Amino acid sequence: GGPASLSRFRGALVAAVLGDCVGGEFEGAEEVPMESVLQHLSSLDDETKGNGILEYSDDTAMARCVIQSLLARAGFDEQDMARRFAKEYSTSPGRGYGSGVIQVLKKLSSPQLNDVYQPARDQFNGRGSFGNGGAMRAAPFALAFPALADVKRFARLGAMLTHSCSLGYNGAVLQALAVHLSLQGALDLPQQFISRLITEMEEVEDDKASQNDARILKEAEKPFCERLHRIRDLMSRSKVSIEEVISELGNGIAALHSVPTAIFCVLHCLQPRESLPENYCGVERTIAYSLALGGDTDTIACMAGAIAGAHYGIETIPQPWIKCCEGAEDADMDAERLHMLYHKSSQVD
Ligand code: R7I
Ligand code: MG
Ligand code: MG
Repeated sequence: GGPASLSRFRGALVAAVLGDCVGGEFEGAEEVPMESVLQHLSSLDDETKGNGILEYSDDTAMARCVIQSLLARAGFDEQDMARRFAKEYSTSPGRGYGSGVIQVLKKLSSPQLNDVYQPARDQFNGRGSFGNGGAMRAAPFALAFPALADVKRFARLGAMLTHSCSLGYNGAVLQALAVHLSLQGALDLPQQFISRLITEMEEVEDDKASQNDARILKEAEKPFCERLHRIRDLMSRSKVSIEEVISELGNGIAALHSVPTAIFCVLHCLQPRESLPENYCGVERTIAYSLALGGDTDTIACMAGAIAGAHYGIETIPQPWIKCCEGAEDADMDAERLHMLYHKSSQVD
């Protein structure tokens, strides 16, 4: 489809859910042989399974809250979104939430709470979380707002409801930017795609809070920009091993060690790869490759899935995968509603 087509919206939301659901199998595993990944994925084609047997985790649970809030309020409303996070957690606490964020979600359900951003600020001795929980649910912001400035602003605020450390919320901004660009067809020119992300993140990381956090956590001056440069270096190499990707970019629960990794997975899988089945389409390659990295597989595959799905569109995604994953059909319907919201707001502008 063309830029911002319905097919791209559907692809983005559905592939994110698939990444989360199929990635759950390997979350936290140190080494994941590609053979095990392919075995897991081929079991999804077994027709006797299906009907949502693979449950989604916190990644999708929170993304669904973001989507429902953006739709219900026709824009960003922090009170409404915070309430939905809290309610979702209290209804289904067993979705595999990060151990820190649970405190925030409990505080967000208090009726006495004045400032919905305060619980997040209290995390980790007042520095806030740098986990990838803000980034894992950032894709819908790119599907709700056509203007780049809005995507950046609201992805950041949406993440800050639980992640007040800049290394957490800037990861969410990067993820939303990647989905935004992919929706426009920017992955047709991968070098320019990464250059544009660097240009945008140069500005995003150019503020006092980001500089402060980077210094305290002993990271590069602009940590996400530095990682994007590493991606560019990896892209220029003819062969890159899984071990190199993990050591250069990481596969962990911190946004800094997972958002750039997810972006790399998408870029690396734009063309067929020897280690992956020839009949795989782009979304299948991207998800399979993300799982083979091990570590935070559900989240990396979820984020990579959103970016890849926005590029390839819904048509290439295998139907049996959708049938197997809880929430994938809901995501498909939500995509249509977000598509309408997006195009409505671009007319008003
Ligand atoms: O970021 P968050 O929502 O977790 C998301 C992850 C995804 O992989 C999901 O699939 C789910 O499995 O969890 O939750 P947080 O609790 O805010 O952060 C996750 C973890 O990162 C924390 O439990 C800590 O181990 C670590 N972490 C920190 N550790 C030390 N200091 C995050 N911030 C800090 C910190 O400032
Ligand atoms: Mg999860
Ligand atoms: Mg995870």
